Amino acid sequence: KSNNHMNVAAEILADHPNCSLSEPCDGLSISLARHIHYELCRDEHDKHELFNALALSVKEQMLENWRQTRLKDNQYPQKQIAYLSLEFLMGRALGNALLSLDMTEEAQKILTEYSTNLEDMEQVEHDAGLGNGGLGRLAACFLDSCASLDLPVTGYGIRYQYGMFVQKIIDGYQVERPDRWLRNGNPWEVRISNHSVSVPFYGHTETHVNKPGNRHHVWVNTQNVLAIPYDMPIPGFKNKRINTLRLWKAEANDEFDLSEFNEGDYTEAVATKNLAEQITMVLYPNDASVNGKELRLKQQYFLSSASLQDLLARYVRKFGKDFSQFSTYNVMQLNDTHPSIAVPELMRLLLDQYGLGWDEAWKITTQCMAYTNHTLLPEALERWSVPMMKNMLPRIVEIILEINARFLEVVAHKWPEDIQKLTEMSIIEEGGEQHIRMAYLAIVASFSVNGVAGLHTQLLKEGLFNNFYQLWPNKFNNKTNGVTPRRWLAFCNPKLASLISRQLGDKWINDLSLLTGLNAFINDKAFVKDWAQIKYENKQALTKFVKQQCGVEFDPKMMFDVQVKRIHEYKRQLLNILHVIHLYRRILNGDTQNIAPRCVLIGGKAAPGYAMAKQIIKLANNVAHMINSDPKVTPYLRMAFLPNYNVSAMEKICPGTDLSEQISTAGKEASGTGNMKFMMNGALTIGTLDGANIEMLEEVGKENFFLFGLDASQVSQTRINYNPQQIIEQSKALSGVMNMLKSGHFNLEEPGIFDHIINSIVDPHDQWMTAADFDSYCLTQDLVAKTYLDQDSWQQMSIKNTAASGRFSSDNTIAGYRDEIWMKK
Ligand code: B1N
Repeated sequence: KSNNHMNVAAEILADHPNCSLSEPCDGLSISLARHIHYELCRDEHDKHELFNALALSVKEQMLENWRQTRLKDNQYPQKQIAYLSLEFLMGRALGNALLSLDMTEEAQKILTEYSTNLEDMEQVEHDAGLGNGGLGRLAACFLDSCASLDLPVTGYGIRYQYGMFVQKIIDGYQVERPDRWLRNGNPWEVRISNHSVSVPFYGHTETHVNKPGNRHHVWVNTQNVLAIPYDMPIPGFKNKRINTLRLWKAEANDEFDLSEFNEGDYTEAVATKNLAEQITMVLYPNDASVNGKELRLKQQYFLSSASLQDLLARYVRKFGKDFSQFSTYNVMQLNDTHPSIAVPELMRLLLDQYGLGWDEAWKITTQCMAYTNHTLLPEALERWSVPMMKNMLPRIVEIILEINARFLEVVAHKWPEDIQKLTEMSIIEEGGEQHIRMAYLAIVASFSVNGVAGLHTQLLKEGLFNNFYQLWPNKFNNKTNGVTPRRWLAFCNPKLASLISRQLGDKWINDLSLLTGLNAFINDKAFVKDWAQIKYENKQALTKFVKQQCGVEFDPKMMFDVQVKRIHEYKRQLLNILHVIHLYRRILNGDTQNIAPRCVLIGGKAAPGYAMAKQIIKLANNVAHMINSDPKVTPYLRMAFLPNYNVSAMEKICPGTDLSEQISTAGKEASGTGNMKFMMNGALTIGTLDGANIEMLEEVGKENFFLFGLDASQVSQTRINYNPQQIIEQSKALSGVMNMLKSGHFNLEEPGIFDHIINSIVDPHDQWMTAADFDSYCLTQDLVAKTYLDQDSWQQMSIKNTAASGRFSSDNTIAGYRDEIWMKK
């Protein structure tokens, strides 16, 4: 409906004659009126313009505290933490900012004057999808916790113009579309042109000998790219701290190639400048696998170099060029190996730019680098080709070779005459083309190496990094992941949050261990009823969302069984689908006793080059289609594949989920973090002994967790003589499912499209061992159904899960990083 925003704004401003654009009054209402009145310049606006005005006004509320935070952090000498990450999966900012600033109600009230509401405004915001999945979202949760714990932490990342692709489902297949998240501008960011730095590429190195024995290295003839910082505010929860996420954008500098210029190729010379801007154009959509493209290495170096130059400039402004205190005041947390080229880059800057000697520079570097590993999957371990890197970053390769030479002396000292150790541990992988093992580079240079869950860290120490663990046992430590309770409970589930606050007060929002207080109410009938009612209402909202997004009709009276995460074979969406087919067969056969009616929701993106993952998406869609179109089946079973799973989708999904699927092959999922969001919101988990599931089970007790399948050591054992064909023959259920798949029941019009999937299950080399866990999974799903049919005990278990989720607050995780890594004396 038409609404003259300009008139409304004018009226509000007329009531406050002392406010003007140059002298802003305090308060959201005036600020919004001003933005509408003085910036939008027309009477009627679409929702995007109104959203922008609102977001600018909310940002304005933070500016003074943002400035104060910066001043304070500059003034008092204390350690600054830089969190270096190629990914920050922030999602939307509006609702979160209002929550942190305690302005939600105020905003709601103001928006009614403009004939709109907060919920609608929130939906207008594009997700900042600058990440793939868990690793990027972890960085975002960490920023929230750091600000809320009043820690001076800056996030450094890349301002991708295109974030994670938008997933469409067409005829059941994934189709990727560009994510133009900046299309309507980004009201949260501030461009800080005067903090730009220049990042060199290509060229060659020269060695100059000043005095005998004193060699000086120069990297010359480089092509330089400008890095421009765009800052985003990161508000702490009701504590006035506003931290910064600094995202770098690549731009061409105005050094023109003069020869081209003089030959009259003016336009050509200008056009080639576009190449520079490609560096920050797009996020690589690979999760837990590397893609090895040259442009990706450019992104990594661009981020690392720009961020370090920024940190060094800041240090020099304050302490001058005496770097002896640098590691007292700086620490850099490397989010996986993606920014690990920061190691030789810091050496380069200290050696070549500031003239330090090797030993001094190395001491500084190794005192301030800390590395987090996020995966054991061999396909995700970064190895960069030496010839490629030599061409792009010649000086960096020289430094890496020197680091390696000195490191191998340490190895030789520890294991004299053990040549094999040298080849095993060398940062340079030989054999054919040489490659740089980025994880080894990160370990050698870091004072701390951590995994992201107990099992994961143990496997790092025993397996992948065992040699390094033997050499430096004290570097290794665990920091189990967590998620922020602000976004993942207080914001996304307001009804449950207010019920919890009614019982416990609202201190739990920044001390999540207080949730154990809920255990006192599991026998309080009225409370349990309220708990169940809220879940029901959240399921109604999710039903609406699923209808909107997939056109599938869910029923909130049925169990909501959900698996949302990146599509990967190790996460075993396939196992989930096989169980759905099993239920479908039972229903068709009239075996409906003890079936708890359920709606199965699967969502997630496949890396565009990952063929098997894309087929799994197609299978999910085809199975869903068969099930939903059979009226004999739908009273018991419905299924939907949710397109374009992202942060804002999860905010609607996790409050309305009954059963969370965490069913990876044991030993493969480093931690998982979706598992924690579901648990906080009262879902029960069906899961394997993998990643952080193990710790969740420890917290809640095994009677409140649906555990199934082989554990990590059984997986390694079983692998030796794995015979899926035999397993299938011995399982009536699995052979039935396999026969139905093979019969082409789900792909009558497209014969053969699932052959690859079917073959993978019967392959004795199936790394993910889907067949091995199938029977155990189905049995446990039967127990889930039985439990669900007894709603009283289900709801009690649900309460116990939320009550036990306190340990998985990222506040807790960050307190660990703070005490045991960043501030460790
Ligand atoms: O990191 C998350 C964990 O909770 C997940 O278990 C883990 O799978 C995830 C290359 C990755 N590991 N590795 C990646 C992402 C992008 C990329 O280009 C690897 N993501 C994870 C948080 O610890």
